[in-house]
Amino acid sequence: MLKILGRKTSSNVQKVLWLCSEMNLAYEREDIGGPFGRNRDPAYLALNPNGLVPTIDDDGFVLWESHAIMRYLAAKHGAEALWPANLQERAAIDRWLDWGATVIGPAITPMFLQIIRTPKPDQDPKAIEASRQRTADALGILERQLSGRPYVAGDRFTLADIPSAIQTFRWFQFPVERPDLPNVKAWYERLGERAGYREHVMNPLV
Ligand SMILES: N[C@@H](CCC(=O)N[C@@H](CS)C(=O)NCC(=O)O)C(=O)O
Repeated sequence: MLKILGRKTSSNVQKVLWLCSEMNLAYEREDIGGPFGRNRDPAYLALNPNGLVPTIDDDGFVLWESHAIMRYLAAKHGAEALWPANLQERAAIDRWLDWGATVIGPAITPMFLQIIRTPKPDQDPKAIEASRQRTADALGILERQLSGRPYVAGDRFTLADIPSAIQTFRWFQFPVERPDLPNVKAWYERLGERAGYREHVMNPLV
């Protein structure tokens, strides 16, 4: 059976859990990382030399990097609607996975670490503001993409929605000023209809 190694509070683990829910895929999960530790143990480093979560073990096939895992699982289980075989449709989705890892993720992470992981007296307001601004700019790009489209890659929910949606959920939890982004807000509310999103993403940030 598919085994997912990683704590469920990690945004990168949540991507994989949400996808499994979309595909009705059975799995076992083991808490690794954060307060559970063990991610620097030699046994874990032998599976994932980065010492980060998630890692999967699919009947002996070990894989890390959340977006690679998502693509692997979607392809293995023929989830054509989520990650189509058509080269151009697929590339248009892959672009948003890369954007999640290189633009919105790095924009919002400093704010998350400051607001959620740093005791209030030690927080750096300048770092929070810089991250807030960078995230608002990134979400401005998403706002334009979602103009006239219900989902990031078009008419239906695909892998392209997952990374950005998880960061957008975080964005709406932070006590910061947010520009008015009606398309992002409508999309975010639309995603609330999805069981996997409700179960794995819509949880208190820790
Ligand atoms: N690019 C990697 C990033 C993985 C990553 O940064 N994971 C974080 C959690 S979101 C982690 O393992 N942090 C250490 C920990 O949880 O102890 C991926 O997408 O899988």
